[in-house]
Amino acid sequence: MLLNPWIYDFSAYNLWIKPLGLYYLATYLRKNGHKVSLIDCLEMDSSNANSAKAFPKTKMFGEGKFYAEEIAKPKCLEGVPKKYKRYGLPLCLLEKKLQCIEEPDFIFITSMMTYWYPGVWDAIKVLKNFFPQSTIVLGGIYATLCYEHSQNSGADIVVAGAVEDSFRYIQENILECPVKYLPNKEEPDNLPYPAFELASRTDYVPILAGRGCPFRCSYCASQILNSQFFRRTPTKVLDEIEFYLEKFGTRNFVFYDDALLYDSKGFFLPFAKMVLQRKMAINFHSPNGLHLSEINSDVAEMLFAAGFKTIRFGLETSNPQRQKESGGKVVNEQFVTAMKMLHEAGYTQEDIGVYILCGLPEQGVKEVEETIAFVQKNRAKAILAEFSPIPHTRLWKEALSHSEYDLAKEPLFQNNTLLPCASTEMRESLQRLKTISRQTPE
Ligand code: B12
Repeated sequence: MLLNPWIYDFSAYNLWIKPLGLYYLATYLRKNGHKVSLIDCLEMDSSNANSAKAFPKTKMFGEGKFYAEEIAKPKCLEGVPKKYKRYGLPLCLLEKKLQCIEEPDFIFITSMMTYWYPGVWDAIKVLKNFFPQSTIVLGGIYATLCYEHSQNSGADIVVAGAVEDSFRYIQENILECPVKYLPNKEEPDNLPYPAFELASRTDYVPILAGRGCPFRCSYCASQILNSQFFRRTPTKVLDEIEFYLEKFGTRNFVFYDDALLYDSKGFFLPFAKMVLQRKMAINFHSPNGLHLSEINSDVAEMLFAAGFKTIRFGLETSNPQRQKESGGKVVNEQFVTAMKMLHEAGYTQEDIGVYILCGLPEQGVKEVEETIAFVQKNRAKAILAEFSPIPHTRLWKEALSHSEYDLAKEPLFQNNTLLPCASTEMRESLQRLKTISRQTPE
């Protein structure tokens, strides 16, 4: 059995969340002859909706609010004046689902944000209670970035890193079976499709056109999670999309890539051209941010024409020195040109979301204010992203020395809601900055 646990946090929004890594793992296990079932605690399907609980409705493209219940705050977060919640299936519904399953030999559980670990730990407790004989294997982003911490999760085995890299070990040493099929990340075109037939809802489906990122930004964990950058060929990605369109009628596709537009001649432009040639009436979303430096008039036009409805970009700051020091992925001139081209292509101010990092070590309130003004002046929507310090990144050491919290010992303090590395002035200004960022000055 495979399980995507709950999110425990002060806030969470379903911006097309799906446990893509778990669906890949499901396919690899099946290709090796194992019988697999999957429970996604963040999936609100119609069978759940029939229960007494009223689930929030999803929005036009499948995104929306999670069902949530207030829960007790972990001790170290007691001072935070916000409600702490469990997002996803109510406990009773998870238990109902577990009752329908025969005790599995193995349970594989995934994890995402480092500071969401209490949801992982609690899910493991529930599973241990239900299926005391099953061996529980934990993997995913939290398990990779906080490997030592995750040893205390209650799982029997923790496996860090991409499952493609550990699959031989899993198959031979954990499942104790000979390998019939071995996934290879370095040949991404040969990877099988994730097993979305196990999902109850396929109104949106996440897509990975590549793994990793060629940039090395100081605040980002991409290079730790995927040390090399691999890209699939455009036809193969489109074939996958067409497969879901035909099989499930899926119309919303969400790119989880860290560098979708990188080398646009090599991937994005031929991909978008084929979308148009195949006359596919589908929507694309890129909530994870695109590279501004890759926007030229061709890319802007093709984004619009191919149906990219939700486009988000990572500017992070308009401060030239910080842009350079953090990795040099964009300069202000590129931003100005990119916005002009996106508008010419047909996008409106409301369509173009630009992420701004806030609460970086030693970042002043003025820098954030100036960045918001710069974004709005260029007719885009400013979206504040509170900085979450991530272990093993280039910025980590600086984050540790600029935080009053013991970030290394307790991943809960890495929560972006705490603004753990920000000055008091920044914390006090956050609400005002958020208000300014939502205004659309003419
Ligand atoms: C796509 C994405 C999102 C999406 C949703 C993702 C989802 N899964 O639903 C969106 C856009 C919503 C999002 C939002 C945010 N994100 Co985000 N996101 C990502 C991203 C780019 C990819 C994650 C992904 O799905 N990858 C694809 C799948 C295939 O990979 P995977 O799940 O890791 O699985 C692989 C391995 O982990 C492993 N594996 C997985 N499960 C298991 C299980 C077992 C048993 C085993 C053995 C192995 C294994 O094998 C898999 C295949 O190789 C990562 C960065 C990255 N490159 O990973 C950041 C990342 C996870 N996000 C991050 C952050 C900070 C955020 C935000 C807080 C940003 C902000 N400040 O607003 C928000 C908050 C989210 C919320 N809703 O509240 C950080 C994490 C920080 C942390 N402390 O943990 C990351 C690492 C990016 C970064 N900055 O470096 N995100």
